[in-house]
Amino acid sequence: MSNIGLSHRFTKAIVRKPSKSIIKGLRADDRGEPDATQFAEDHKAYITALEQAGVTVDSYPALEDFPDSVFVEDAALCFPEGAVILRPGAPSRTGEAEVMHQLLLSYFEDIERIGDDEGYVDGGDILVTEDAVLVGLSERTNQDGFNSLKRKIAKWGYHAKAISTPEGVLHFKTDCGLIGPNAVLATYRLSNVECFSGMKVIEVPRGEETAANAICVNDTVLLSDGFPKTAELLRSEGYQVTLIPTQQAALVDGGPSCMSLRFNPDKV
Ligand code: CIR
Repeated sequence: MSNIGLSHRFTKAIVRKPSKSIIKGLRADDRGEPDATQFAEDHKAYITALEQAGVTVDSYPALEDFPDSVFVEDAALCFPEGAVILRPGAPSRTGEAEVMHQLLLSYFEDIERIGDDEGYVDGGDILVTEDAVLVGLSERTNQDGFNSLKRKIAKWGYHAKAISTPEGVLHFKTDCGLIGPNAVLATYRLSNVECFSGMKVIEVPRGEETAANAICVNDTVLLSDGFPKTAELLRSEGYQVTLIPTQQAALVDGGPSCMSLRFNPDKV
């Protein structure tokens, strides 16, 4: 892996507006329906934060047939050289892959796709670092899916490593997020895992575990608001932090990372 900045230097982001059907979005625990109108407002703030962090955002219309389609990250993985269309592990989300495939044809010449007999992978389980593509095995990502992804990205020189996601955690990145080229924010459940050795690991203060799903876009960390200890900790460590409202997304298990596909088509 030799693409310096691969993990956090981006010029482009793809997002999809939340649908009204988001009220039917999947969730592990029912803490009430998200408010679709408020979600749409929060989504605008998310786009603004991405733009302020230095990316051009392409925003696509909501898809009512796919309640969870605002979470674009789960259907694809983008590199400067090309993209992989993933195979989301929840049956109600499988169809998002085809929609994403059609959309990415206008961005990438080289597109790989995880086939129907090649297992499952959700983008929420993939953390791209400068050295490796870490893939959490979870309820949504299985060994076959990992093997298939690993084979497909090897042609661009990327190395995938499988990690186990803690029990009861939806996605690997539910519990961690990249906050700099060599730094990760992680819950206590993941902070000691070997895959982060050689990286700076900042542990999320207890009680604020949801904050771990942060992203780094160029020089800015996008962090969910409502987690003051984490925000203060990151700022005291010198990170530039932008807080974004994710309370509605959180009701359907979403956070900052899943609402965009971020990449840098200009690097190759
Ligand atoms: C789902 O369960 O698939 C959605 N309700 C939430 C997906 C969140 N995705 C992500 O963190 N990458």
